[in-house]
Amino acid sequence: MSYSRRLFFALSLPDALQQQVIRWRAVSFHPDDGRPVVAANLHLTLAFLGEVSAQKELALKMQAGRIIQTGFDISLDDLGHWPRPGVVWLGTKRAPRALLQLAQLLRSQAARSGCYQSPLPFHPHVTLLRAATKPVAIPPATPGWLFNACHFSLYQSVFEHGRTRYHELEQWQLGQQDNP
Ligand code: 2AM
Repeated sequence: MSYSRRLFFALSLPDALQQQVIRWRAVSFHPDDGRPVVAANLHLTLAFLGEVSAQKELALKMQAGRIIQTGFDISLDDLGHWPRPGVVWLGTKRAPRALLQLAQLLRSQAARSGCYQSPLPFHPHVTLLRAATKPVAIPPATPGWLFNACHFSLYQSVFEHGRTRYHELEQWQLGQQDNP
């Protein structure tokens, strides 16, 4: 086992929500605003790991499997534009504590395994458009989608035939939410 792969932990968006988001995006942005992320690639990154050796990948999977964390609901009610990385994103105005805890845990496990972690604060988001370096008219509101995170996954990012694809390598269930 001597290969290395480009990996990240993320929450996937349910298929139905992916379709709702791309339909809304098509009518909410101008084609020149940026390059739309394909529906299947819409996700919320929890921890980016970079190029990871097979040995390190195994250790990270074992650590991820030991995480005990309940599931949570995320309201996708925020939108923004970061001109420097050229990203238009969908986010949340109130990140649930469980989401922040999960990301924090995965990031500290990654850092302890030697994966560089950005010092920038975690800002949970789903990238909608890339290469969005010019000013973008951001719609005043989103439809306010709510999605339930009941698992998180390890993904491999593969660049082939001129496009990036994300392959889910493993998935871990989050615990049942308490009834409100
Ligand atoms: P982004 O969507 O905001 O660009 C896979 O590349 C995922 O990991 C992307 O969603 C990307 O976030 C995130 N990511 C975080 N840091 C990254 C980095 N240094 N290089 C590439 N992707 C990174």
